[in-house]
Amino acid sequence: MRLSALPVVVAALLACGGARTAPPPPPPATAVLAAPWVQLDVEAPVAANAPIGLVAANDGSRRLFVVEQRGLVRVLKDGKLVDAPFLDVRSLLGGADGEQGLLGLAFHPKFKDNGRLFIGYTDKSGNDAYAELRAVADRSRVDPTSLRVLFSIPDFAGNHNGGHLAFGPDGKLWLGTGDGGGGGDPQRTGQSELSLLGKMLRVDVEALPMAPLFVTPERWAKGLRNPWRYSFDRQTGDLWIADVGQDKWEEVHVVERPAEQRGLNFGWSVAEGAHCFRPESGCDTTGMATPVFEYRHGDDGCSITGGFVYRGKKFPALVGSYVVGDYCSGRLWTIKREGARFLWAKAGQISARISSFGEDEEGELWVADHGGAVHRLVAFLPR
Ligand SMILES: [Ca+2]
Repeated sequence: MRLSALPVVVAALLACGGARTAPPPPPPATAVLAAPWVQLDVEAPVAANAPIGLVAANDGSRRLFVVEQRGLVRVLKDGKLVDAPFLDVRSLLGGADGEQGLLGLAFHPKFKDNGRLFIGYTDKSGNDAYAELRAVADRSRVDPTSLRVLFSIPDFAGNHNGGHLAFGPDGKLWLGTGDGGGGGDPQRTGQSELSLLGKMLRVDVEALPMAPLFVTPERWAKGLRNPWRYSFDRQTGDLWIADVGQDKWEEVHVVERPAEQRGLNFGWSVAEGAHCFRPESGCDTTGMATPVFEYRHGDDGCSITGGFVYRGKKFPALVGSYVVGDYCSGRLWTIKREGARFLWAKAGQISARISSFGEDEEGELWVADHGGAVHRLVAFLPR
């Protein structure tokens, strides 16, 4: 999600050494352009205050939880928002605009039994904090006294704060962090082995140290700029990461059997998408993952928002397709696996600042419009 103008990167990069010794450029993104197999649109808008997330608890209640950047989580049930908030963490936040505020929510896979949930947010110091909370016995709201901060990452700029969380097929909590912000990875956190910024982190929430000790997360992968939204395919367990780009390229990575793939490198800030960033040409991307899909800034947009692989029932033509969109343009794409390759196609454009997608208990998809609404996603065959 790109909410404010970012500093222009000063291209004060020196040309690298002789062409004969320069490493080859990164391989291109791998998905193949195809004729659209489905078109997407939205319907049934419900007003919400700067929504940035839509999350199901999968507790059988059929509730969809609307995460509002300014610090409330509200319940959408039967097409209507419940008045009383489910969660109110406004008092924890410093800034709650731009790219700061309440940024992510994940329910424990056994939330119905244990009431545990997890949030990502920027705290009063502007640091990137992750915390656990518990719902009251009937699961109708969160007990505010249950808050426990798991860890917070010192951050040096207002943008690129990650904040998303999701439980993986391994039962662990996966947390995506931004590179800290500014522009162009000024502190080189993306490739740093030490920093927790620019990473995909993992935490075993069944083995947390006793409070009040901070948790030390596992660095699962590096080389991310701002993995604002990512998701696990609920059928295959594949991890789909949409990493927001700098000034030119937005990218999607797919990781099969993610729990077994520890140590991946997604390239930033050596590469932006499948293109050299530092240095501008001849960068060495040896051992780095190649994005499956990318698009260039311009008419297609300027800030990618990752979605989900559709596993619902209402739209058979969409089953197995990953849906992804752009915050700036409202454009939507679909990507699907066909044999050994991936296909991609444009799948429509909506009047929304797409800040997030959501997957409800039935596997149907939703769209959050940061401008102030949440919508159902609908699909139909191309005319
Ligand atoms: Ca930041």
